[in-house]
Amino acid sequence: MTTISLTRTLTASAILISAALLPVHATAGDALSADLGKYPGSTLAAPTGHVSVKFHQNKLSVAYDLEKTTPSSSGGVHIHTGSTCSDAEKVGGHYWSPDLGEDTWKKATWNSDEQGKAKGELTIQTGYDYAQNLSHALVIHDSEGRRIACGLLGVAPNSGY
Ligand SMILES: [Cu+2]
Repeated sequence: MTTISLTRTLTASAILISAALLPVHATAGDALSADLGKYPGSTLAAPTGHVSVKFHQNKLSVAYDLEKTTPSSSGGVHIHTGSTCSDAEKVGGHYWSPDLGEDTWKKATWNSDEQGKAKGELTIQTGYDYAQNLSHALVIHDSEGRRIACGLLGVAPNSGY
């Protein structure tokens, strides 16, 4: 009897510990956001600002709000496979599921006005949800495809952008 109840107690504890180690439980509409800094090792001028990502079922709404970009320009805004903005070797390529058949990030771009401000939103499907995107690197490219800014996706401070 004692052995059985001890086993049960241990099993229950193990389940509680496992639950505590899982990523934060997420529901539809949760948002992640990244504050941008310079891309690691880059000497190019970097935009400032932030990018927020909201999740609706299988779609991502990516809202960018950038300053100090090249005026009247455009470039890529992507979530990358890496989870660092301090080691260029580990930022990796675009983060999307091969099940989709094509890299949907190729069409994800920001556009700036004459003052170098870029604000807009795009919708994309990548095959990955809120929890899978948490802590990933958000990368801003310039019009030539060079990586100029980076920020890690964390839990958005507010439920909105
Ligand atoms: Cu990219």
